[in-house]
Amino acid sequence: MHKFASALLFAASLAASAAAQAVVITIDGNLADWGLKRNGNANDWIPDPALGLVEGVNWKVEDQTGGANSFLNPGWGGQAYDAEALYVHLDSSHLYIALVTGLSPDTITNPALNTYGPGDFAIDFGRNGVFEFGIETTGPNAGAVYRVDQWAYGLWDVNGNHNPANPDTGHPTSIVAGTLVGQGQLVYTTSAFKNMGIHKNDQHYVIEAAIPLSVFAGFSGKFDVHWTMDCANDAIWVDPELAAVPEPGTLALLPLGLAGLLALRRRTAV
Ligand SMILES: [Ca+2]
Ligand SMILES: [Ca+2]
Ligand SMILES: [Ca+2]
Ligand SMILES: [Ca+2]
Repeated sequence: MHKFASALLFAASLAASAAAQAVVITIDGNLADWGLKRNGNANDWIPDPALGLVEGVNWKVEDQTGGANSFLNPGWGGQAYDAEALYVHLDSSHLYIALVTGLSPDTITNPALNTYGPGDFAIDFGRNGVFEFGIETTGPNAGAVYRVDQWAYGLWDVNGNHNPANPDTGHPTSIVAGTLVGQGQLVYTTSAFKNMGIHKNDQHYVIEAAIPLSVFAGFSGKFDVHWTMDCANDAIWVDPELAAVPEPGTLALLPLGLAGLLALRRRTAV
């Protein structure tokens, strides 16, 4: 075959495979777009390879089962409190999050009744134990992103002992105070589904979110995305990487700088 023709064919096949690999994530609480399934098999939890997610970096499965007295680490609660799987995907514009849990969004937080509702997503850039950003998962502001000044914590200390007076700050639960920095899309499903994974009769809920990367301006590199409930009986996190997001204003200033440069060059050329 002619060299030029084969190069054209090669370019065409590259374009075709790129088109076939483009995965569109829709924030609707259905994780079929992530490649997740409901067939009652262990591999239901494995995301679509086309997303390019790396296990242990972009996704993690910690599916447990059992009744209220089943141990989850560090607390108990069984399926009703199980943080089961977390997936994080990044494209050029958004951070996408998918979480599967046994915890209903309608679960209330009332320590006197030993019931604890869902926490918020907590994001730690630099993985230094300081969770700079939080994403509301419930209530009228679900999907709101905060630069967090104060987190609530769970019932367990760093050694896993029940110690609400000295909780492990490595597992923030809900946003207490902060500054609103942006709004993403977030759906927390309210009707349970079954048949995901080998524990076929267990009930699951989904949190699916898309957050514009612009809210993270000035932050980049490895970061943790973490979620737990208000007791922190079971936490789950992954640690993907974000390429630098331009500071607001940097892009706007760029054309001005170029124009200045061009003006300077024209003057010196004469
Ligand atoms: Ca979806
Ligand atoms: Ca489970
Ligand atoms: Ca779990
Ligand atoms: Ca940090």
